[in-house]
Amino acid sequence: MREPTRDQALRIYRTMHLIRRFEERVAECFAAAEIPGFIHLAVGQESVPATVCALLERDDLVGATHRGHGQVLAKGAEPRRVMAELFGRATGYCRGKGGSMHLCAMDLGVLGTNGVVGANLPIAVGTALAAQVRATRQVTVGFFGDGAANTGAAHEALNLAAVWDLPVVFVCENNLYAEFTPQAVHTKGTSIAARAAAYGMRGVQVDGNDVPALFDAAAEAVDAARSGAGPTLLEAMTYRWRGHHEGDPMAYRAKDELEAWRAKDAIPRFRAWLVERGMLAADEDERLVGAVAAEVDDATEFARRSPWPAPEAALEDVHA
Ligand SMILES: Cc1ncc(C[n+]2csc(CCOP(=O)(O)OP(=O)(O)O)c2C)c(N)n1
Ligand SMILES: [Mg+2]
Repeated sequence: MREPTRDQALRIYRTMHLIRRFEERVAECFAAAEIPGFIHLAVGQESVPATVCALLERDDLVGATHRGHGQVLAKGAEPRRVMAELFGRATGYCRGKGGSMHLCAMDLGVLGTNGVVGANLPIAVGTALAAQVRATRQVTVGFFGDGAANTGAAHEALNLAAVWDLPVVFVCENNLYAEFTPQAVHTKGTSIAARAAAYGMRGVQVDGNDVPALFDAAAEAVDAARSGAGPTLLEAMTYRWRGHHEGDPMAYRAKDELEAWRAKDAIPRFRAWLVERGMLAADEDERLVGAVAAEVDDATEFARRSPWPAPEAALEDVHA
């Protein structure tokens, strides 16, 4: 079993806190009508992108989803510029024109969040093919959901990646719902990872809220991709605490189900692991949580005081 080093472990733990705090703040700002459009939050699922992206290099690539703020932050995006993008401000990663679901940061290898479910996976296969052809040793991670697993685009992407042994890791954040439909209603089997056998690639299902277990599985998948051994389908079981989108009354799920998953929260679980190994003292924990809170406050204030894009800018960055 491969364990994270102290540096990696603390980075994962900090990123989990950052995503949680960031997403909770986005919920507040959305409710206050400071953020326009549709917002899908990943509170409860932080461990997955935090752990997987801790294994990536800066020039590796990530194809994110509609629930992708955490995936983008985990790849190293600045909270200020992510928040400003959500606010639609000129200082955002896409100068305020992308918003929550078209958020890319090409200098960090963030290929974009994507409002079209499953559509980021063929894009991830494309960058993986480019890396293979250019022999750059870059790895691409394509995040997707249990619902996206049933799209044609996902099937095409997984099949082609396997056939060509592409350096890609498909990470399914299985939160047990696609919009308002539980997995048991939209999928007959209980394992998406099991489909890997049919594609001829490695498949692993893991408790996504168990950071060390996920780290071990993801490390093997990233190493395999980087060394030319082809793709892996990694299914991380997790749960979203908030609605499908902000404003969703969540009438379709039982309250005790949510409570059961809150009890499996990855953050205190991983904190206990860190403390047990002497990697995190109580005062360090307090400092880290405080620094993350200050960073999110700063990002919010930055977004609020940033200018709107100029009307003329609508015609910039447009490809003809
Ligand atoms: C191609 C396509 N079909 C349908 C939708 C509407 N839609 C948005 S999110 C979603 C559910 C996606 O579920 P999942 O992949 O499990 O991701 P999660 O929302 O759980 O993170 C659907 C059906 C869409 N955006 N794109
Ligand atoms: Mg889902």
